[in-house]
Amino acid sequence: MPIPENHADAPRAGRCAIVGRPNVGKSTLLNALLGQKLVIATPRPGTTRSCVLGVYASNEPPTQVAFVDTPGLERPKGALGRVLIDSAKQGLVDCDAIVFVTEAPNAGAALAVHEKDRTALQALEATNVPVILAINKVDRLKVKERLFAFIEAYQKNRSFAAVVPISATRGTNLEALLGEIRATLPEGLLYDADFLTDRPERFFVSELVREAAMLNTRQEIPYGIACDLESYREEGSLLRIEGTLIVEKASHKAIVIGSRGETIKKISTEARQEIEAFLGRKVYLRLWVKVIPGWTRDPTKVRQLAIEESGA
Ligand SMILES: Nc1nc2c(ncn2[C@@H]2O[C@H](COP(=O)(O)OP(=O)(O)OP(=O)(O)O)[C@@H](O)[C@H]2O)c(=O)[nH]1
Ligand SMILES: [Mg+2]
Repeated sequence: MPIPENHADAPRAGRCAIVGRPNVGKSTLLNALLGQKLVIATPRPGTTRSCVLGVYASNEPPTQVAFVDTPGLERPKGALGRVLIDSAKQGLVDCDAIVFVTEAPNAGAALAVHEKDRTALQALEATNVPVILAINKVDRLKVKERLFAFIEAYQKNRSFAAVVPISATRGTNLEALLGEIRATLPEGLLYDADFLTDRPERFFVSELVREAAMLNTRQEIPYGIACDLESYREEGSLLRIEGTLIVEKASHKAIVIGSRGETIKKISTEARQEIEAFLGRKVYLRLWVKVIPGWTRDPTKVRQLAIEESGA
């Protein structure tokens, strides 16, 4: 009689979407789980614009999780908002598990389901895959007991396969979260050992430029920025990149450029350093700024600039 396999240690693999309202730390969580910066994350809501795959792999026990980072789920505003929601919902297709990310309540905030989470959770009603609730940013929580009432409020709203308080920035409880995700996945392995992502290098380079631009501008400007890479050439050991930052209004262009070009210079330097760290090679980066009036309200332009950005 064959010795039964130890199922606790059996290889498991599958696809797991990371969803939630904007700015709760979904992209930061993906990077923390992968142990490397793959996707961009900023303090501005609406940072992620399209789904990005990042494959986590471990040998102890053998596990492969193809995580899908998604744009924040929010009631759509304008053409860009609608595209973000459609794109986030695409990320849910064919997944074996969903990690629904929310953030721990700030001091003084109600210990109830956040209004935007209510809307975001509704988007999951049609799926029948296990949903794990990850309560992020617990490092900000001064009184840990507040978490119990908060969790209870969420559990009254719907049932979760597990609830895990985490801190993506500090790496708190990520092993526990991975354990809960693993438990929901089918047995077997699916991916080549070195498979990390479904996106070409150029996509990530374009995203790093957009991240630097978002981090160096304020108010409504970051939401209306897109990046288009026009040239991407090897020159010996150097990679020469030329691209355009696209904004919605002439006044935004002036802000992105800054007085005597200081802001665009800072954006270029920061983006170049990030790209060099990502690619592990020397980069020359030249950026221009262009106005396409009201592009976030034009569905065709939104498709071109927010979804197919980087022209990969
Ligand atoms: N204190 C604290 N901040 C965090 C944590 N995780 C993420 N953040 C911050 O939260 C902000 C938003 O992070 P993102 O990862 O861009 O959030 P997101 O959910 O991907 O946002 P969208 O792409 O806009 O939907 C950033 O400023 C992060 O540094 C955490 O565990 N603790
Ligand atoms: Mg994100």
